[in-house]
Amino acid sequence: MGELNIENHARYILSVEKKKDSFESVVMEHLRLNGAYWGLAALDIMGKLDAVDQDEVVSWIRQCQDESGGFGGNIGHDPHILYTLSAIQVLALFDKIDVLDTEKVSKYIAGLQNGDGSFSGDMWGEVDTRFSYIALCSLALLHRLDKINVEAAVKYIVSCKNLDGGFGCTPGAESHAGQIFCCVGALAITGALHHIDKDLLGWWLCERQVISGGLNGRPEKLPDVCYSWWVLSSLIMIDRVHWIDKKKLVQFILDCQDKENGGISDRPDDAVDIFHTYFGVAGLSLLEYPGLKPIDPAYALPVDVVNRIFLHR
Ligand code: GRG
Repeated sequence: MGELNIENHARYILSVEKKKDSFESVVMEHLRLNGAYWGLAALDIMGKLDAVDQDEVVSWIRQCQDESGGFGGNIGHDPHILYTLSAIQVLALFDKIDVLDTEKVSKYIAGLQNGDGSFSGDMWGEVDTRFSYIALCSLALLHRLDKINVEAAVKYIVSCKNLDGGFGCTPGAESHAGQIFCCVGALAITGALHHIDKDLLGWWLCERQVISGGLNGRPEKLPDVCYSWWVLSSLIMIDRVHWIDKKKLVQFILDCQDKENGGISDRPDDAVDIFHTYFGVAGLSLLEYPGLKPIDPAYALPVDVVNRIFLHR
């Protein structure tokens, strides 16, 4: 079995940031804060966060904040709940959440809750269980869950549960592993996992493993490294991770590495990118791959960071 090439992956992540004119940097311009979370969280899990200029990142993040309290994907961009979570997560990695005006940020997030308990992503109103997870995760990290109606938020998520045990983006929408992570994560954060039929959902999730060892996001689809996060974290939260072949999944992720130049791709021999590099490394961390920091399956942050926020207040 090949090994995880930590040195090359760290070099690749740092290089994406430096090559501002590269294809990857240009297409990520509008979601740079999200990309910062993927890259920096991957570096932290690999024990390489020291290679980054913390002050420079924190100062840039502060400039991404809009008057409303929410954050945009880059300086001067419109705020969205997704980038607001990324900002909180990156600051958490650096132990810098205290630079935030917590009241203002939580007010922005709470303002996106709708009457039925769901959340919109921004002022334009799109509703999705991704935004429910993001709101609950963000407010929990800020110790401000009291700002919203948690009971209604949970009720809305439960209304998105399907007969196959999975969850979709809105009531009646098809089960998808990404949305399942969001709903299971949100229910874990709010202590409401009892709403899940763990055997039924566990069965659907473990069926996502295909012959190559990789996981797909729904039936009949191709495997993709990112589902090593969405599926695996969900299986761990419902105590059913032993239902998949972990060794084969480790091998699939390692096979997706660019061994020479660093980075991880969606499938073997495809082009690498920062998103799949993060979810590959995070998946290996969930699989207890040696040399990696453990990651929390609900908060998607290293366990030591989560403990710092909740245990050492
Ligand atoms: C903090 C980890 C973290 C997440 C924040 C944004 C978010 C919350 C969650 C996104 C969950 C999600 C919907 C993930 C799926 C992403 C993905 C690869 C979608 C591709 O969908 P299709 O239909 O692909 O193009 P398939 O694999 O079904 O063919």
